[in-house]
Amino acid sequence: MSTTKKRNISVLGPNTFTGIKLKEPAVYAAGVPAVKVALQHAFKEMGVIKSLSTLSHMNQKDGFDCPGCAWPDPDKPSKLGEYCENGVKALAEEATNKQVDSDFFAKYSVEELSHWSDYHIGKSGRLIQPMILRSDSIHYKPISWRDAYTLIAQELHQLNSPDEGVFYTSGRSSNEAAFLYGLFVRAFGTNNMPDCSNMCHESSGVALGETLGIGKGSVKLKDFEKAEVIMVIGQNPGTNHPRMLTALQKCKENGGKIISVNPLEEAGLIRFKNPQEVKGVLSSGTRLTDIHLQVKINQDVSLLKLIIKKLAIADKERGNVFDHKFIETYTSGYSALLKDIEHYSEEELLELSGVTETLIDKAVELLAGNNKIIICWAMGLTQHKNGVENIKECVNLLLLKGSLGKPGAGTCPVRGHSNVQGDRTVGIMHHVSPTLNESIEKTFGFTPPDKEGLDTVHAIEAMHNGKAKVFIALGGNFLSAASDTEYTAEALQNCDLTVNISTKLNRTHLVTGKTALILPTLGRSELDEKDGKPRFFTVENSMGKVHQSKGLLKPASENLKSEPEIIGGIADAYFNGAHPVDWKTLSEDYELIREKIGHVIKGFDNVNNRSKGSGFYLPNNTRDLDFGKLPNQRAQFSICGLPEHKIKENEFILMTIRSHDQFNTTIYGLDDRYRGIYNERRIVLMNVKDMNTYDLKRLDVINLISCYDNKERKAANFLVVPYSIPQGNLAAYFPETNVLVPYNHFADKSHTPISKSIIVQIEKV
Ligand SMILES: Nc1nc2c(c(=O)[nH]1)N[C@H]1C(S)=C(S)[C@@H](COP(=O)(O)OP(=O)(O)OC[C@H]3O[C@@H](n4cnc5c(=O)[nH]c(N)nc54)[C@H](O)[C@@H]3O)O[C@H]1N2
Ligand SMILES: Nc1nc2c(c(=O)[nH]1)N[C@H]1C(S)=C(S)[C@@H](COP(=O)(O)OP(=O)(O)OC[C@H]3O[C@@H](n4cnc5c(=O)[nH]c(N)nc54)[C@H](O)[C@@H]3O)O[C@H]1N2
Ligand code: SF4
Ligand SMILES: [Mo]
Repeated sequence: MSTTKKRNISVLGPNTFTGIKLKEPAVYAAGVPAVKVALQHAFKEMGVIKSLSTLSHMNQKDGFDCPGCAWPDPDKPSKLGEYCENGVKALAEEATNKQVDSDFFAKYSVEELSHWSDYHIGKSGRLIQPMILRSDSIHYKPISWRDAYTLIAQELHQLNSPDEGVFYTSGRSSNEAAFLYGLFVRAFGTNNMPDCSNMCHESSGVALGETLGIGKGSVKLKDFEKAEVIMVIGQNPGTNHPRMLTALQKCKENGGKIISVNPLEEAGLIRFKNPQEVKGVLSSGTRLTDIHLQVKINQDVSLLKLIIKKLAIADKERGNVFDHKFIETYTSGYSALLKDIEHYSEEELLELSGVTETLIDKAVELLAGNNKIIICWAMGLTQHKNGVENIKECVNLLLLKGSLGKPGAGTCPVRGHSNVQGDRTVGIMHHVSPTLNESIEKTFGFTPPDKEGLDTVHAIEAMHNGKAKVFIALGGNFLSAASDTEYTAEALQNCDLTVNISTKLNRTHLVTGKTALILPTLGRSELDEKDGKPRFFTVENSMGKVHQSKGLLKPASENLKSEPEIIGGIADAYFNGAHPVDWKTLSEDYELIREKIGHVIKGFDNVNNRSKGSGFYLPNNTRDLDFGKLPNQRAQFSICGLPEHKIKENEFILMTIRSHDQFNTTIYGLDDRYRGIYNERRIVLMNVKDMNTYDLKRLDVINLISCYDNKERKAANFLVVPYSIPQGNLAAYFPETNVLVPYNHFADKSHTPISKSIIVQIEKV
């Protein structure tokens, strides 16, 4: 019998510096530098010929969906190319020619690899064969697919209850894979399906569900061309959704105005040079933001309340600032909202927001005079204790203006991973949906469990407490993405078995349960064939449109399997024929999976045909102004309180953000070009006045320390970079600073970790 060897793993990796160079922050996004950098990345990872031939298929109707973010493609993609710098980086990362084979794992132990940086680990290349880390070993060794499935099945059978299993999903999986995975997990008997969206847009889902009856946004891409005002709040599209800048550009060209609300003045929102246009290359580009409101971290509710208060005063004077007909017909709670707003003093809200009043007045004037308004947001709103209320306050504003259900207006939570929205739609969730369970029972002949499952933060806690023992991940990098890295590491290390279905090596493969498996899978861009016939799968973009995606590249190895096949393999080994679902047949036949999705999920009927071409929109009650599911059959105004931070004099609020050179925990490179930071990730952005108060000079080294519930957490070695950021606020990159986020502090209702408002102290080194 094998004994368990305690491995000497570095959970956080190195905290050494890489050689910072600072320049002035950029004043525009994209342009020639974006094209140059994109091609550099592509050529380096894929070579010239493969790069150019593959890129011409990305985001085209007969090609594959960009593996980057969830921003939608236009209905008629340009033949010149429908992608951005970061889309190219995402592709290059996946389609790299480098490989991690069994020799690699024979050479490097997990102990040694854990001392590499995330950047170094990720650049090792594609995973190409199933590997096992046995409990008595520090080296991954090859294992056959069959033996891997058998081992997983045995471990799952050994659990005392299905609720001791945790089944994570990251948002890059197809609808087909996610549906099958959700089906298997329910057949296995648990709803423990934490998902990356628990750490992401869960607050949006909760807020929109409660106020408008659907947890998704309402706008379509075309609405950007018709909008009079677009508010971009808590989002950095230049880096994280670069082609959104094209949509903002169209709004500007049609006379629309843009208000940005952000503690940082992000380059992508200042000016855009569209690389697809001659003028974007030769001229100074398009000015995007008209009014930048440099709000303090997590004071968006204060700012929005002040705006609403000022609009209410203007409405009293002019009578037509709010859309009274809309309010009367479609909403509930208007007078309570107006009454509540009276309790707040303008001076207090102004002071809290940190924004100058003249700028707020300009924004109020714009909002007062227009009603085709779109509000776009992302993690700057969702990842706070009051994440749900942040979004409800945005909904309040849109409802007051009647800015829903008409062209050029609506809600736009801009999603992260390319299919995170689709994964949720087809059943990845820890909540119980009686309707979904009924349709599954009717279609497949088994009864899904009706006990609420664990979300991400509670799954970590359960693994930590020994209440969950097997962790399986369909994609993602759970260790580095989750909060409280050291606590999460202990949780994973407590498990008997951790399994990762992945394309690339990451830190979660190194910080493992007693036994660990890596199951390598096909990437989006790769040809997925069955009996010589190419298969396609489907995805849903950020605006609720479902369409097909078909890879074309020769797979990194013949030994790779598709995600549905791997799930089918696990399910088949687990049930061994004793289940009404024929898992093997279903997992290999995507058309059949889609047919079943059509039976189970509303709006997916005939998806096999309708997903071809430019695809189809799923039903959306907000677009149709149908609030039948809500109390009084009306959209709901919400009374939101102000966020409460008891900040001591020597404390700061830290937001953990993305650099321009990463996709979540995948580090593409070490440059944050738009912010002028090169070749370094261990930085902290700080206001010069704060630097003076603490007697800090540019590039001094500090440690960041958070203290919640008397527990100190430290992130060591960060270089101070003077930056235009409100006083008392700091910014640093995720995942290096996740160690500071307490696992048990998260948004009310949505349980999204407070990654954008961590109270910290600083310590000079
Ligand atoms: N290239 C690239 N693309 C990506 C990703 C990536 O890592 N790289 N990640 C994908 C994923 S999963 C997601 S969820 C999205 C994330 O997309 P974003 O949400 O844009 O990503 P963050 O870097 O977290 O940036 C949040 C922005 O909010 C601002 N902010 C922080 N706190 C506050 C606040 O309290 N109030 C306001 N008003 N603003 C605030 C920050 O200054 C920053 O500009 O991007 C997706 N696309
Ligand atoms: N402090 C802090 N923490 C955060 C955030 C923050 O802003 N601040 N943001 C949060 C957000 S918004 C999110 S969405 C999460 C992200 O959490 P995750 O989704 O867990 O993390 P990623 O870094 O996107 O996962 C990258 C890994 O996914 C695997 N992968 C890539 N493509 C595929 C594929 O096609 N199939 C499979 N099976 N695997 C694939 C690769 O192995 C890669 O290493 O992090 C969250 N964590
Ligand atoms: S905007 Fe997002 S989906 Fe579009 S090409 Fe860029 S990374 Fe890919
Ligand atoms: Mo995300």
